[in-house]
Amino acid sequence: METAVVNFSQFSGLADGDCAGRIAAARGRLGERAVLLAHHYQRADVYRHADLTGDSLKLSRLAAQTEAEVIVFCGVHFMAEVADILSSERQTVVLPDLAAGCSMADMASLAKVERAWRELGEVLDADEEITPVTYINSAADLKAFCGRHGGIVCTSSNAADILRWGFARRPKALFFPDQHLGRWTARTMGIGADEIAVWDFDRPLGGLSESEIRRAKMLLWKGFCSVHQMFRPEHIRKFRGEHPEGFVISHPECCEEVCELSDYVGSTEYIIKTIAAAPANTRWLVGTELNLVQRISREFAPEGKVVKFMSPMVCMCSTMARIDPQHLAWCLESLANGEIVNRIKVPAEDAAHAKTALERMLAY
Ligand code: CIZ
Ligand code: SF4
Repeated sequence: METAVVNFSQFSGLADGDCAGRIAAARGRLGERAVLLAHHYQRADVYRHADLTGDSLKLSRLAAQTEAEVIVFCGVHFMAEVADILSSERQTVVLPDLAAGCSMADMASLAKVERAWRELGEVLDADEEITPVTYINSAADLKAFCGRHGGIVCTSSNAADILRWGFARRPKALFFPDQHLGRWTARTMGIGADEIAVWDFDRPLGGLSESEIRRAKMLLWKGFCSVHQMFRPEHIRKFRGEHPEGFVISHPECCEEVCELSDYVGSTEYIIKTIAAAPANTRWLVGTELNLVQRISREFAPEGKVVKFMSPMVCMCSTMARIDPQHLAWCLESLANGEIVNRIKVPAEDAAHAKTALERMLAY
């Protein structure tokens, strides 16, 4: 392959429509050497180019199975890391824009989790009594932390099963970074409010007393997704007033009150499957990212299903949206020219331990 450096600045001014042709042409040149994965939250003009789509669990499984030399991941940083960890040595993972992160994942860092573990270790025997459980929305070094400390990874599709795995081994769980997914899952498992404590990572001992720590079965990291906090109980009440026959479905990253008021709560895959399986002519209010809601709204309109976004505000995941047609066109043309740009490579030691925690999840 000839090598020619293509600078992104040559792409930044391209119109979205012009990118589509260049993306298709570069994909044609790459053929089966590249596979394009897109998360449900990706914008329509990126999503339409994907070979494989799904939530992060499904995409991580697919990444492990694909044979392609290059995995182009249209999603956010932690997802590309998972693809790198689960794919083979000869495969390369690229993220079209390295600034595509996850603000929730950034709320937990290895330094803060290690400090929490140390502080918990002053009150109890952390490695005997606590299973660290990280939501897949977290950096690879936190997954590696879980791998090293008998812990595991979960997604919004399997959080309850994974917590059951943890509680079968140790009496407590430290769940990071999303307090809302952790709290909702604990509640559905019958864990009482008095057994749930929030670990405020900016305060000594998480802002808890020793007796609160001893009593807690679930210790919830004080992180959240700002996109899903835009959905409020009043949006559901208004919808119920106007459409008493309608259904409400929310993502477990929403606050507890929103989940409580919803008819159904689950991951993006669950949301899509539930609405797909519903009778024709039903009406839905959906509390998750806008691109996904707009896509299913279009997809299910021919069946007479009315699918509406829960918030009156336009709230997209701005970091997901960094993967735009310009970056995708640049990345694919560079690859077609033999130049790998924006490679995501997790350092070997972290990758090995993170893989342990991911494989515990995938095996369960
Ligand atoms: O796990 C994922 O892909 C995320 C971030 C959301 C969901 O529920 O699918
Ligand atoms: Fe992260 Fe929230 Fe965006 Fe999901 S929607 S990637 S949790 S910031």
